[in-house]
This record gives sequence, structure tokens and C-alpha cells, in this order.
Amino acid sequence: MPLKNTRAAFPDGFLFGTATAAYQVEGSSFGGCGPSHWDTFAATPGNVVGGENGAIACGSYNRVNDDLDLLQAGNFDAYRFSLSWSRILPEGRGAPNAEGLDYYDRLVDGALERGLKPLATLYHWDLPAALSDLGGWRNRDVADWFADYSEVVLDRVGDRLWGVGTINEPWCVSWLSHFLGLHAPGTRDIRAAARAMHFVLLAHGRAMERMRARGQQNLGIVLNHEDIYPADDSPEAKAAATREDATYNRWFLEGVFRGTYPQEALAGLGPHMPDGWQDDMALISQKLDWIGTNYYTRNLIGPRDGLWPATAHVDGPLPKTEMGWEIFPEGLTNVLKRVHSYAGGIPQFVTENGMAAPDAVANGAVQDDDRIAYIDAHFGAALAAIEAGVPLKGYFTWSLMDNFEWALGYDKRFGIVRVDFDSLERTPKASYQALKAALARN
Ligand code: IFM
Repeated sequence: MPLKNTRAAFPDGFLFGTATAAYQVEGSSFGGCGPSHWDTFAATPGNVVGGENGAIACGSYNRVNDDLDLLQAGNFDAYRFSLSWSRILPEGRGAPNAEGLDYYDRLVDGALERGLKPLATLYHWDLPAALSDLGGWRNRDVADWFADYSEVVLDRVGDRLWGVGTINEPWCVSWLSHFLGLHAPGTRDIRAAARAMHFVLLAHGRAMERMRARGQQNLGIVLNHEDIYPADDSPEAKAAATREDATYNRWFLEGVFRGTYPQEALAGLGPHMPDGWQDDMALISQKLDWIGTNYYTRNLIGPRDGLWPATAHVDGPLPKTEMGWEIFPEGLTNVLKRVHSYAGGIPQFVTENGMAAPDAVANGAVQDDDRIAYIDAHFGAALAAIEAGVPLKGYFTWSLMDNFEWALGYDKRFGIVRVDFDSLERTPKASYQALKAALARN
């Protein structure tokens, strides 16, 4: 099944890539990587489906050239990957792990040799356990630890990176992990959440400042957004959707682009914020070179009895992915336009978009037409955003390959390449072949 929207439909120079994250693909047991809070969270019963973890994952640590070959053969232009803080600094600070830095050196050189632009994410969730012991994202010092780590990375590979993103999905780092408790460190505490919501952006700001001072180019951050709607016409549902939107979307957009936080979020988080947080907002809202948007779904929200924020997800009627997420491509257009209204003229990227699907294997092949249709529809939505004036410059499919889907273990497959988690063999799916054909440069 071919894609209707091909490279030819996009402006010249539009970048197509795929995205992965260190803990999800590398294998944290290889190469002198230190323990991260994901290793310990996963070792705690009940946190991850099947008691799984990222110790082996896709074994990319030992197969990075194979993975880069797949990207090159798939006609992609760029690779968005993350570096593991705990692989580079096993104690979070102090002496670097030479093997870990060598690995990223090989990764970056290997990408460039294949004509792929390396877009590095500095933090995609694998906080060193030693820093978690010190309070992790609840401790203001995390901003300096992160900035120091960013310098260790750039000392080694900064000269060859096409671009750098500081943090992936700060909502997940803070709210999902410290308020909802669904990701590491699994905390459910409003004071922890308020601090993490602020310190994750402070860490972004501190690292930006440090990277700018050394002349590093093309710096941004990756925010995740949902297109949020009231579940019905009632004033209660509207107010609940506004509260949800304030914590999920506006906190990060307003923080990064305006140096403010929304009142609807401060109504709950304000009493738990660290003293003097207002003084950090200029650093948090310094100039960016680009903004990344991760988009998967819309979210219908209704009210819930009880404590702030008193919101509840309401099951919607649209077809859903394996994650139970409604498929709503228009939401990508909406979200990109909204980001543009905050970000002005800076380049925008879809840094993640994709779907988990049941992926039946027949004669060793995966005919994932549902994923092809999803990607094609979202390409269409990206084109609609460009048509509407959004300076969208690239799109990264999540993900290059099936990988460790965090609390859902290896159950949910997002890859355009299938991974057999026993043999670690990679098999391109029909979606990979469809993208390869659509992205061919004629
Ligand atoms: O797998 C994750 C990724 O790490 C961050 N964004 C969403 C993806 C799918 O859940």
C-alpha cells in the first residue's frame, strides 16, 4: 500500500527522519552504562508490564551500524536519537565513561557517513540513579547537573551534531512521573510535581545558556502536545478541559515562549512551587532556534469529583491505536498552528508521530497497512499546517523500530522495523517500504 503524500508534496529541503531514545533501544546492560531510575523503577514489581526493562532492549549498542544502514536505505534525511546521561556519566556527575562517549562518537560519525543529519536529544528520561537518590527532578541542583552533562556531551560530539534538543517531553518528565506516578520515579505527590514541572524547564534553560555560551548551533526543545477538547458542552467539562490544557500544553508553551505559567495551573500547583520561581522565568524563556512537537492523539476531558485538577479522560468514539489513543490527524494541524502562535517564525519540527499496532507476522513479513494509513494521514495534516503558514521544516516518525515502550514493556510496537526481542533480528515492515518509496529522491 503506497503513501499518497510523498516527498514531492513537501517543500524543498523538508527533512524526513525517524526517532528513537537511548533507554528504549540501546540496552542499558552494555558498555559500562550506570543505573538509571528507569532500571530501578522497572525492577519494582507492578511498575512495568511483565516485569520487563531496558537492559537489552533492541541491543542497538552493539548494532548501531545496522540501524543506521536501515535509515540510509529507507531514504531518510535525519536521525533523532537521545544520549543516555547514565551511559556517559554513570554517577550522574564526575568521571565520564569513555566507552559510552566512544559509542556516541561512532553513532554520530556513522550517521554523517550515511548522509544522515544527527539530531541529538540530551535527555529522554533515563536519569542516573545516583541523581535520583539526591531528589532527581525535585532538586533545584538538577539544572546545574544537567548543564554540566550537556557540556560533556558537546565536548565530544558537539562539533558534528546537526541540532540539539535539551529535554524530550517535559510533561512526561514531570507530571506523568511525579503526579500520576506512571513513569520513573513513580512519585504521586503534588509538591514533587510542582517542583519537577519547574526544574525540568530550569534545566532546559540552564543547558541552553551553557550551550549558547560555547557557540553550539541549532538548539531547541521537544514538547508533547495533545489536542484537548471538553467531552461535552457543559460548563464543567469546559472548565476541566481548560485545566487539563493548562497543565499539559500551556505550562510548557507559555513557560518556554513567554516566561509565564498559566493561572489555571498555578491554581493547583502555586502553593507547592519552589520559592522565587518567578526569577527563573527569563532563563527558561530564552530564544530557541527551533521547536519540536510530539503529537499522537486528541484527548476528551470531563470533570471529576475531588481534589484539583479534578479532570478525567473520557473515552472517544474515533478508531484507536493499540495504545487506546484516538486517531485524529487534524489534531496535528491544530497543534502545529497553536505552537506557531507561540513560537513565531522559528522552524518547527514534528519530532515524533506514529502508532502502536497489533502487527501480525505472516511468513516473516508485517503488512502494517494501519500504520501506513496513519502516517499518510499525518503527512497530510503536516501539509495542511504548512499551507496555513506554519514554518514546518521536518517530520520524524516514531519509531525506527519496535522498542521498550516504558511502563508497557515490549507489548506495544511502534516501529516501522520489526524487532524480534529474542534474536534482536530487524525486519522492515510494509510501512518502512512504503516510506522508502515515498521518500525516494528522483
Ligand atoms: O515511546 C514514547 C517516546 O519515548 C516518547 N513519546 C511517546 C512515545 C510513544 O508512547
